[in-house]
Amino acid sequence: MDDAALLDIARDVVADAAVMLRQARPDEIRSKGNPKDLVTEWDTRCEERIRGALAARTPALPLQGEEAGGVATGTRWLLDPIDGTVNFAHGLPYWAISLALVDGGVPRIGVVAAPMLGWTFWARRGGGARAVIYGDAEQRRLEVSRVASVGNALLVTGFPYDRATSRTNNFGQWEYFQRRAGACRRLGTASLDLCGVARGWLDGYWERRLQPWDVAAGALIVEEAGGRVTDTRGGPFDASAGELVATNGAIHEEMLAELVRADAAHEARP
Ligand code: LIP
Repeated sequence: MDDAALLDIARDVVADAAVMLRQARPDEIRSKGNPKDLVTEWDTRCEERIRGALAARTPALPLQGEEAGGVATGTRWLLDPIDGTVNFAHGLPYWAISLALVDGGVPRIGVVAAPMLGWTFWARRGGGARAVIYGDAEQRRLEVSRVASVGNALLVTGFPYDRATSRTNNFGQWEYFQRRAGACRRLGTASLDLCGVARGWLDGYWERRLQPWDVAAGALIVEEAGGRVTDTRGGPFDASAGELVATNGAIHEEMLAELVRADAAHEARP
């Protein structure tokens, strides 16, 4: 089966799960150990539904999911059934289903859907990125923004669940970019933040200490929309590495240099 056919399957199974989640109201909200890291019964139900559908339609491809785990290397589907569970649990509609097909840490296909917002983004390596945004008459090809400096950029980032106790909590970079960038946001869903860069709503995104299922699909969508995605030192993006910088390309080198300055400023503190 070629990647165009696999993308169609990925879009189908995500659309089906989105219909289910649009009706969902979280009743059982539990923490996964860290009280800030939440899970609901719908995370599990959504993963089971997509896992079942993909097992039937692409039996040769294993799946690694946030909730039930699975094969963690090689070519596989990578699923976050609800990215942005904290938003979901509070009824804030900025959350998404994120599904990628990856070879190791390199994404080949990505689909991100925000059921309550009516947004779906998708890409196939070499095939461009597209989206249906609620209110649009038809699907559109995605293109990143043309903002050319960090000083004029709208940036977005996120923080790890152990931010209260960890030194690598992103607070230093956050404070630095709040001063340096045009504006800086924390929206709570990595996959949608990446799609915002691909759509040109946001100009750059960085985050550390993520999971591969948070970022694989969105990173490909940014690249296929003409943006650039690397690790925080400018090396190749690897979904398994848990850190990334994704921009419109025009501000990428400046973002990397600013991250070094932000870290130096943070380290210099007592
Ligand atoms: C979340 C991300 C968010 C990040 C959190 C977490 P989850 O995913 O999308 O942007 O800052 O640390 O990883 O856990 O809600 O699926």
